[in-house]
Amino acid sequence: MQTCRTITEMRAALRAVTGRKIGFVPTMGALHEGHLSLVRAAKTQSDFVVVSIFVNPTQFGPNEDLARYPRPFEQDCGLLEKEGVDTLFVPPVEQMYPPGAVTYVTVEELSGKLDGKSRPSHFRGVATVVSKLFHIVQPDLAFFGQKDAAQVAVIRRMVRDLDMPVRIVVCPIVREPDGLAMSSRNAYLTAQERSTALALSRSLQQVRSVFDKGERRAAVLVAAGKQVIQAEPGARLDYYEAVDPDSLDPVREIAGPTLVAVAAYVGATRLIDNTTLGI
Ligand code: PAJ
Repeated sequence: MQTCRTITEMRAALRAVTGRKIGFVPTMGALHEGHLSLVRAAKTQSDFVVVSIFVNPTQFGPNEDLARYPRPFEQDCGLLEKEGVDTLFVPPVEQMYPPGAVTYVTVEELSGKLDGKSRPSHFRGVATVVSKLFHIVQPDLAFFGQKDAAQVAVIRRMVRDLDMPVRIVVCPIVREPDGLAMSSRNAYLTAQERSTALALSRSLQQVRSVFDKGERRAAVLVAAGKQVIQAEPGARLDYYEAVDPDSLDPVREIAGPTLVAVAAYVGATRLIDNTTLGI
């Protein structure tokens, strides 16, 4: 596996790759099975796999966890090497944001929904860095996890609106055996919080079971999910919504594919999870 630390190096490495389908997996590192599932999908669907590890400062709010975000770089390299990744791109911050960088990509409207409500500049940071990474790597396919469903909607819209020549492939949520969605942020949880965190996936199972009994009113389904979170003393609800997966607008009735998404704080850690109904 070749490791590139500058944009120039990355571009030079890709010049040698002609006529092959490039698959790209952008990450912030602290890799787990969720990330690796994207890498495996990229391996299967493309001929040359590029992974990036970049803890992107512009997608963190001022009081968020940028400074303490886990960075187990050696361990990440070992995992990617084992998966047969061709090139790892690990730019330092100054490469991605040279002094005086003031240009951003904003996916209007979508960026203020779901996570964007409580993290106002988050999706602007995500869209900006993903668009920069796409320009550098120029992938044919790029792989994202359904775990971050709002991020998927933002990226898809950006790619469509700006005519970026890349196909977005979305992979299913990878969970721990007890249902907790894998996340780099799970590392922050104490043993007690780890068990409280199960309320998120449990609440979604509750929503699904009410849906399976025939309920189609979004308000009733969301209330059933909220109740599970609110019954958990260590959890604080951020949002619980049933929305259209593309527009992220709330729906009243489940008539087609509907994203049911939850975000909650467990201690100081903000966790998200979701499920799709009606498919
Ligand atoms: P990060 O949180 O590192 O996630 C990288 C990719 O892994 C994302 O597409 C995310 O949805 C996916 N992923 C994370 N946990 C997953 C799980 N349990 N199952 C399946 N996929 C999972 O998302 C980001 O980084 C950043 O916002 C990024 C896109 C890299 C831009 O900075």
